[in-house]
Amino acid sequence: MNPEEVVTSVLYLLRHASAEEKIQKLKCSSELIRCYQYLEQTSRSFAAVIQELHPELKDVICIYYLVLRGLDTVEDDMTLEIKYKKEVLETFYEKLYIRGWSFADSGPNEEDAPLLIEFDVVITEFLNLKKEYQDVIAKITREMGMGMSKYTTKKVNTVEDWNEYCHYVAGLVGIGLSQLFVASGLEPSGIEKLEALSNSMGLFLQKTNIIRDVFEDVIDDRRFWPIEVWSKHVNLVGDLINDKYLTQGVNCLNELCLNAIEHIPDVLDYLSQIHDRTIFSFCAIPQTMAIATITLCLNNPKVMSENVKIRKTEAIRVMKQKIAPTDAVFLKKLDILEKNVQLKTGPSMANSKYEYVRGFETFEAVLPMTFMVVRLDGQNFTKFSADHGFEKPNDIKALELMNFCAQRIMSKVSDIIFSYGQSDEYRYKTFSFDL
Ligand code: D61
Ligand code: MG
Repeated sequence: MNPEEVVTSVLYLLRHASAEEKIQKLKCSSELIRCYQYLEQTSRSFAAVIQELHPELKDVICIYYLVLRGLDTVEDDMTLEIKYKKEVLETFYEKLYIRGWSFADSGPNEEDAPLLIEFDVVITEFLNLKKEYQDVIAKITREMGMGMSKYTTKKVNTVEDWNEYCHYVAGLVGIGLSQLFVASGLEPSGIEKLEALSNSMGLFLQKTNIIRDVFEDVIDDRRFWPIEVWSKHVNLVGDLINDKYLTQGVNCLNELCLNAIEHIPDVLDYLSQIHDRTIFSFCAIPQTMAIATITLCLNNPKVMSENVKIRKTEAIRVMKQKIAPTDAVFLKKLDILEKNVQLKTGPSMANSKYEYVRGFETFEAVLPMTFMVVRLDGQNFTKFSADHGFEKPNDIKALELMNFCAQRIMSKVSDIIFSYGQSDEYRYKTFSFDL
């Protein structure tokens, strides 16, 4: 871990009371405290961002998460008899209105089985929510249950199937969230109608997970990579994690990464429409993690032989983003401490002819979540095209050359997280991780 990451982790831990401390401080029913304990237990990535949400939405989203996590625990359970599983998935939304209902038939390896065994506490808190929130959660649960039931017997063959499966298990989550944001009054009406953008928010997260988890999933006989894609590269799905077919596996990996990356423009579009700061962080942080994860997976042979994950410190750095700009004092302290660490680690240049370079060390702060776009425009492209006999309007040689140049630039400038070409120019997006 480099010094900056040490600082980041320590300050993050200082700033963030342990989950248990936070939960105990909650002045609310024992059932709701139980729900927040289950949120911490069942979600590595969403628990922290949900608890930073505006008070009007925090409990609603916590219950929304637990209801769908309960449903997913039935879906992921490979020990349940198919007919029974389909029935439980398709009628799960009805159980939300049956006080005291719980589910004790989970298989022995289901990590989240305790949530279903004590699901009655989730139902109690669900029924405490305003009706408009209940209606959204119940409708999404019904549609997701139907979709999950369909894919218990249907394979993910085509890329369309992949999009449809990810819609059922993640796109619907985004569509429901947009409706809850508007129902809370924290977001103006409009975002709930942009279902395609909300859907892309879910698809990018789910596809990134499915791509990252291929090694574990193939080992556990779970099949989420579309057959239509991997069968172009290898004959058997097991070959994907077989060293002998590593090149083919990585080519398939890259094809799916590029497919997932196509959702990012929608994600940016969606984020640019969010007004409430807590909702913005809640939406943007998981997406930022996913961008960091897909960047890590792209062209990375390790994905085919182990479960790659972005470093915890990287994750904390992203989380740090949510420090409100008003916390300038805190930021100032953070800044100074960071500079001190740099100074301690870098040779001191004070009172030397290099004193002036310190001017370049000053930390240029940009607003959190700022995307910088660098546009590289082709110069004398017409002459260049003529010299190389490029066909108009698109010549594959020219496009491949531009892609090749872009890959070289991205391999050199690691701050660039995303780039795309259009006509004779390329745009490179960098992202302000640090303030
Ligand atoms: C803005 C902010 C958060 C968003 C969003 C927009 C749009 C979609 C999502 C979150 C959902 C992203 C899902 C990605 C992680 N994949 C899973 O959890 C898979 O299960 C999917 C079915 C259950 C969904 C539960 C869920 C997840 C996140 C939420 C939420 C509900 C409600 C509110 C906020 C976030 C995966 O499960 C892995 C596991 O079992 O641990 C699977 O089984 O494929
Ligand atoms: Mg699942």
